[in-house]
Amino acid sequence: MRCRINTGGGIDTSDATATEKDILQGKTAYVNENKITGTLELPDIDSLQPIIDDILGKTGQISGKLLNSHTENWEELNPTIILYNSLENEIDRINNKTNTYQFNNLKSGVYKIKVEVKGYLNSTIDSIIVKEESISIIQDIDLTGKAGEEIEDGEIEAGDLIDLSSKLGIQITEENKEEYEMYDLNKDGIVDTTDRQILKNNMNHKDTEEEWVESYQDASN
Ligand SMILES: [Ca+2]
Ligand SMILES: [Ca+2]
Repeated sequence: MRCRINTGGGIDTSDATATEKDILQGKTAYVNENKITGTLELPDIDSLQPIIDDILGKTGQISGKLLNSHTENWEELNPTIILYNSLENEIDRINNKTNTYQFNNLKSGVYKIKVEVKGYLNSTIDSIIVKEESISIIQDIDLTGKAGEEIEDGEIEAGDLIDLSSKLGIQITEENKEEYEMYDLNKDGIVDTTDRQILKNNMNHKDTEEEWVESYQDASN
């Protein structure tokens, strides 16, 4: 509808439809010859960001690397990296026979990862913050001091040493691998005194849980 010009020079505002609720809080307008002050509040943009990211399909990533001075045979070490959300629910796992790992298409939020290798203590990194279009880089996880966890109780101790010592001389084959690969800590195909010495050096070491050391990379690089 068009506005009519009044003879007084003003504009007839009687057909305006805006009310206080339609106008931003603190802003004013003239409606039906009355000045009104808006009451409409917009939500804080930060609180909307996760919803916007979700709609746009924006996600982040987690990436990291494992180290082990006893062996570079990652095919045989066969690490499993488990990803948990902030509710401690497992949401993904990687088992890719290399010393690098990457989780993709993650919604913004807080995550935790756990690294598991047979015959090794577990390593957990928590409080990992994932942001959209960023890669959250995990500090390197060194498995060197974690070799020798034969009986899984979170600590390398006498029981592990006795267990490994009773397996000395066993050659790892495709047939017996499932049963004995955990004792061949350096993955050279035989359980021998070298593996025993590695375990001894790690005596009294325990499963570790560390905070993430914040580090991001741009996902487009
Ligand atoms: Ca143990
Ligand atoms: Ca060995």
